[in-house]
Amino acid sequence: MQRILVTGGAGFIGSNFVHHLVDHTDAVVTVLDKLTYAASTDALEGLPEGRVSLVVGDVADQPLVHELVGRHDAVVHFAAESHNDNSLTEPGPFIQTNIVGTFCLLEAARQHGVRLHHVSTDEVYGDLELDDPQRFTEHTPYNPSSPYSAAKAGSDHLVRAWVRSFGVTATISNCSNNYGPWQHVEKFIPRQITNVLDGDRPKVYGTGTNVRDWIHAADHSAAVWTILERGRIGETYLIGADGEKNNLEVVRLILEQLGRPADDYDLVTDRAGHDLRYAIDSTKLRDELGWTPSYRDFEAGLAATVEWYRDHEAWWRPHKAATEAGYAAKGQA
Ligand code: NAD
Ligand code: TDX
Repeated sequence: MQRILVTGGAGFIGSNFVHHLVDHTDAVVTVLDKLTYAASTDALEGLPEGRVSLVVGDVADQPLVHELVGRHDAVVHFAAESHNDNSLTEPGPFIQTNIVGTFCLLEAARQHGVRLHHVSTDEVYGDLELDDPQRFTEHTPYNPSSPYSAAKAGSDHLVRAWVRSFGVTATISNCSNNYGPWQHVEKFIPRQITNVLDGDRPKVYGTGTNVRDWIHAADHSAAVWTILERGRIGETYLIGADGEKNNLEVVRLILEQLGRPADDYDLVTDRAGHDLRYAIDSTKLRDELGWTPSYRDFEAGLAATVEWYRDHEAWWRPHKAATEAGYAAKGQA
């Protein structure tokens, strides 16, 4: 039996990972989550009380983090400010949570000799040209574009330094764009699904040719568990499921799945500094640790996600109007 501390475990991917631990391991889980606007305790409802408990708190609260890390065998660090658009309007919380929060966890892991897995993003590598035959690998140089991705890049560098200088037993993963249940309506896929469900039109930035490499959150969770169990200390593993699609392709699929014409969308003001293309080569994770994605059919995974949002209006409805008002203020609605 392992005691695992999951930071950000009430968020989109963190909560998926907590379910993965309950369903596939005998771990006892503590979630440390500040319960920001992005959190959802609903996503943790129904989990066995003896297996999962929630501590409401900040990863940048050093005394709290020390106390918690000291009574766990491993930490899986998901907590972050995660939305690029928010980082362009108010970068401060991204520096505080993503960099200072990771520093606090590293210091605690160092003091207590506790294993840490740091969850990061492919955005730390910047972007690729549309016709570049290469994809991101563990050797791609860091080149982040936004305050969000720069803060995540900073956190990755801290983890590497604490491994090398202090012998902290950490691993890092950099994953591509996730989709699935419980993703906040600020993000691309949930925003467009809920717009269409509301009888509104999807809002596509710029020309819609930007490419993202989609992976189901459940496959991300399985990969993180694989790395925590069998990853080599000090190593970085890229997580991806060969799911490259441009934004117009995704929007047309959503429109089609909800019975609307494929051209029923609006092109709106582009994101400042908008990364063109992300693409992951996950050969190392697959060859070394034997992980493979289960969700190989993006259209089917998207259709299930569309159905999930149709069935969970009570969950997303309270966030929709304020999220759209924020986009309207930036000319993106
Ligand atoms: P999310 O925004 O849905 O959830 C983040 C969670 O962290 C929320 O529950 C929030 O309350 C919590 N949190 C925020 N600040 C905190 C703080 N200071 N202390 C404690 N808890 C705090 O994010 P997500 O999409 O689930 O992303 C989770 C992690 O995965 C992040 O580290 C992100 O960088 C990484 N990631 C996300 C994606 C993606 O496509 N969403 C892809 C690759 C990597
Ligand atoms: O309304 C929109 N219209 C639109 O065209 C929104 C919200 C987004 N977009 C575009 C921007 C991107 O090209 O869709 C694409 C995906 O946008 P986001 O959902 O905001 O994701 P992205 O910026 O790619 O970052 C995501 O993947 C990497 C997560 O939010 C990050 O946390 C993760 O690190």
